[in-house]
Amino acid sequence: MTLEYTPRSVEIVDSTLREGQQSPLLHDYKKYAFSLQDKLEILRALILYGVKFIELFAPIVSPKEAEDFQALHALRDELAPQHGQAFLVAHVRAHPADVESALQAGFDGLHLYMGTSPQSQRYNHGKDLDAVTRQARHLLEDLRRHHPNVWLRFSGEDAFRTPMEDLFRVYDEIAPLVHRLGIPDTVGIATPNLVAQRIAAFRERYPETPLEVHFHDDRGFALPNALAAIRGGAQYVDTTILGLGERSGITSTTALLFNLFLEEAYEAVLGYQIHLSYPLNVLVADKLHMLVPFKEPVSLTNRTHTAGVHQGAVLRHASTYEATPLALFGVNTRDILLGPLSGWNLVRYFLGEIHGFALDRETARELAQRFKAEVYQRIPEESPSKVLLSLAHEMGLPKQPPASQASFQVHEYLHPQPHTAARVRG
Ligand code: HCA
Ligand code: CU
Repeated sequence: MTLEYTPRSVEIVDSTLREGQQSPLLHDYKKYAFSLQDKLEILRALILYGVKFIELFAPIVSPKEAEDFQALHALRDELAPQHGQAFLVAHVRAHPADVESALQAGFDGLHLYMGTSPQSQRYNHGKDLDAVTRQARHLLEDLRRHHPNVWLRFSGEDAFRTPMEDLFRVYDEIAPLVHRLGIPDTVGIATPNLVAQRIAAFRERYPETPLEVHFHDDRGFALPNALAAIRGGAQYVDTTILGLGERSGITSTTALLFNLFLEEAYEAVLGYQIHLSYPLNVLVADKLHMLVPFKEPVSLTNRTHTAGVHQGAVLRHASTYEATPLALFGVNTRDILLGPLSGWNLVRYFLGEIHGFALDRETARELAQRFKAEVYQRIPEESPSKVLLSLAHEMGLPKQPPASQASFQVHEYLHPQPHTAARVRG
């Protein structure tokens, strides 16, 4: 095939603008739908991040998607000279009308899909496996002949509930016609062990055809399954920012790259601007009027320490409760929550380092006791930091020049500010 691009060892296929838009969070249409402006910002961020394959809806899905595609396409072209080519691929049913709409619009690739599981055959399209194979083959042969410069991928939807012999029956006919074979876990039932077994079987049967995987998170395995698939030799992984997608979503883009890095698969993250991971999460969360979800690995939550014991230890040495190099992924602010759980270490740090008071350990201990005793009565009228500062003034603590530049942001417990785990809906 004539497409000029040498894929990297792991290619993220980001589907934030397709699968991501199927998230129940976007269901409340007027409130959460991505506007064209949102889509343009997300596309730009993905391209700067280093993503080369970006999946969008087929234009046939709605007039808005069709119209927005033209602007997205123009932006992609504008960014290409500086950031290299990124491919816009359409998610299409293996159906002539879908395919035609995507070709007309000018997509660089087609992600065809059609259900292969018994459930899909019976309740989705009502076709048996031979009919599925015939329909997909016919379309793909035609595409190969008339559009040799379009990326082609075929997925048997619900592949993990499709018996292997059924998948082979379909894929044996399809594999010679596509650039990669997709194996989606549409309903999120796969486990890392099953993934390892199946990827090994596919690698053996189709050694020449790269594999693309897609894991839903119904069991919480979207991330471990993606890692298992990559370990087994899958090269393309469908992901979305924040893991947005149908139901509980799919593998999170930044969480996947973060974990590949932690597994020392450095060649896999080469070519991605990993320091943009956290800003990318914030960007998309912001579009949904929420904060980066607290379960997202690349989040400020993972740099936020609340218990006094934790805070004390982190102030002495961050490694006590910070085991990963999140700063490389753009999380470079450490939050320490000042609140009723805070101990004397934080009190001393907050007053001494940040506010320039002179206080020794004994005074800090005494202040911490008074703070804990009073703070519950004085919030929410007064914030915890205000309570502590007024106690310091009451005790007549002298000021001193700050010993070091404060590098911590003190966020206030019970007074959530942007970036704490609370969710703010617009
Ligand atoms: C869908 C189904 C899909 C397709 C994945 C693929 C899935 O939402 O239409 O094309 O590989 O999970 O099976 O997202
Ligand atoms: Cu999906």
